[in-house]
Amino acid sequence: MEEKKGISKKKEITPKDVTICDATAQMLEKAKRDGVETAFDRAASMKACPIGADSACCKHCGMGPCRLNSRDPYGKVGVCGATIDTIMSRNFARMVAAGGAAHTDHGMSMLDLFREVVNGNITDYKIKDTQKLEEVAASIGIEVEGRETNDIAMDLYKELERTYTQVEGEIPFAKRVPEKTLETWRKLGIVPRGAMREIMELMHRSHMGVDQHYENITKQCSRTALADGWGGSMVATEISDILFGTPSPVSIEVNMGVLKEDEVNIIVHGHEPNLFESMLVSSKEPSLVEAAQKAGAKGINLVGMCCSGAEMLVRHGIPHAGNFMSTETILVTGAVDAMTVDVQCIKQGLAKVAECYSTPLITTNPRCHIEGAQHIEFNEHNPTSCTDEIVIKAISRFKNRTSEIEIPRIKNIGVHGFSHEYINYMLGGTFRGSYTPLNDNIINGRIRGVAGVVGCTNPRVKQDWVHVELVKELIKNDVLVLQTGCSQIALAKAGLTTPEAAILAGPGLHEVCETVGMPPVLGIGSCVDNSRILIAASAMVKEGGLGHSIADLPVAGAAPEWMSEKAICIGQYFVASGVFTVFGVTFPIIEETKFHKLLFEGLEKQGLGKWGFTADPYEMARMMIAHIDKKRKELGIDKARERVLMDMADRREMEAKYQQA
Ligand code: NFS
Ligand code: SF4
Repeated sequence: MEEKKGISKKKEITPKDVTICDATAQMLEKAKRDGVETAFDRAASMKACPIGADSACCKHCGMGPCRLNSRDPYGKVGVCGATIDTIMSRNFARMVAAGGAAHTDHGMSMLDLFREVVNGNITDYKIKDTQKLEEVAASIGIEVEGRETNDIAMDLYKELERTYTQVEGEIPFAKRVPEKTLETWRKLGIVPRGAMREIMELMHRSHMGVDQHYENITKQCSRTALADGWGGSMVATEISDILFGTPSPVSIEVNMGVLKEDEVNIIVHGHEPNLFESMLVSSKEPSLVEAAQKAGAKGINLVGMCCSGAEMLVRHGIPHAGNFMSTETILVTGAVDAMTVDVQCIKQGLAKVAECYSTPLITTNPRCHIEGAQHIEFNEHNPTSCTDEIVIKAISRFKNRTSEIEIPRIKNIGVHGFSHEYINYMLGGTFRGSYTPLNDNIINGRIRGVAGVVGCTNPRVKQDWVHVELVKELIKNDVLVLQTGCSQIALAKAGLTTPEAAILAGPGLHEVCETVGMPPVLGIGSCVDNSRILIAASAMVKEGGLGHSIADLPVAGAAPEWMSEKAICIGQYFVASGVFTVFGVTFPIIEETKFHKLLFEGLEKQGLGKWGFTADPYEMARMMIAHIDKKRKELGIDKARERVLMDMADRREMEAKYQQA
């Protein structure tokens, strides 16, 4: 057996203990045999730093780095005198700034593309959804009646540019925020001006010797995060819909079994839909298909992963091979002929695993090069020159395949692609498309509330397990679940995104799902599409009967296996929008400190939402449901719920029925 590649002194992992994804577990067994290391191995060998985990250290200047004591947080201060609350809130602020920057920079790329398309400088993409264009334009006060598409588009571009560059005033999509929520923001001074300004100010304020009051720092955290949720991310979603089409439900295949041994397999992983759209064009290009056939392949098999995959899955029904913790393991199949990436959530570890299986790992974005990967720059003015070359490289790897191939024979199906426009249409029907039926079903208690379950997977917890257990608990209790990103892939692999899964829901939700023919778990897109949840929540408020602000709604959010700074920023914008948001794995804070009390209690008293934390999915469900029930009570609709109570025997019978089905 050859020498293990990678780090020394390791702890052996047991695949079944680190993931509930059978395909990933199977590949971890193969990785062991092949002597290949993944993030699962590294997580087992790398003990998380306990001081960092509590956010009790600061390295913002050369007088430090300073370490405080988590067990006695007020016993010590940094060399400059910074207290534990200052240190933790500044660290938190930098996570919000980085996460917000990632989403807003992605959104700005989409807007750059849109501008060039509208100007006629880019011809490979077009405005695909003019109805969406008009709706978005009208929603921020642009006149659309009787006007040319291009004129509306130009005005929309100019307006949306303000999301990033405006130095004074309110970002354009503030117009979509329910009035009472917006009023609260105005009172607190947290309505975002422009994302660049907010991120810059947050970086400034978290510098050594500037803002040293955790309450004031937290305000700018909210303002910056809102510039992401209602700004950068929302622009990314809306522009992507306008250019590439608004999602509607489509039956999809997920899991590693979507790879095909006799085809050229190409994986696209990252975040920006334009690369993937052009990969789709290149993979269908007749001369390239012919070249693949000449090389002995039956065809070219394009597959998505992570959020890139989620974008394409909901728009084109392109198969999805897995979420964040499966990106290394899928290379272990030996069947991947090229993996192409753009930005975000791309582990550097991929380079080494790809090398072990002679799979070309190709970076395409000027923002993201990886040592050991090949870089073929993607340029929207001539996109297929890059994507054609990627296909050619993949064909050549197919021809010269040397690695032993083992593809897990596991494929699941699901129905995904529920944009908020579609939810509206689905529940209301063609002639009365509206949120009335959703609100009615919440008021009458069939649907207890709505939960957004989103975010990453993380090797510090058993992959997919927390997502799946949490969502099962929620739907059992009649909570409708909306999902994005890697989380929806976890549920799709568990078979819960099919209409048949309604049998696992409580009787009220089951009835609604059956009537409408929808799954109890609705996959709505990638991580930037969390903005769709904000819009759906606003629509629920505007529909009436469920209070006057987002904070009044019986809703809750969760990122049960989060890992990225983007997730922290998303959490903060949900909280600032009025949503109770629970995170799992770990939370960078010391409990019972002033900063902790502010995030976990104080913000709610200001009329916003609040944070929650637990690593346990059942406790997480309990917390979310308790919050939903509290909101129902405040709205005076708690009585309506009593009729849908079930006992354990009913549930067991339901589960059994589902297993047989
Ligand atoms: Ni969002 Fe996490 Fe990454 Fe997408 Fe997946 S890991 S915060 S879900 S791919 S961004
Ligand atoms: Fe230490 Fe203060 Fe410098 Fe942070 S800013 S490293 S707490 S001296």
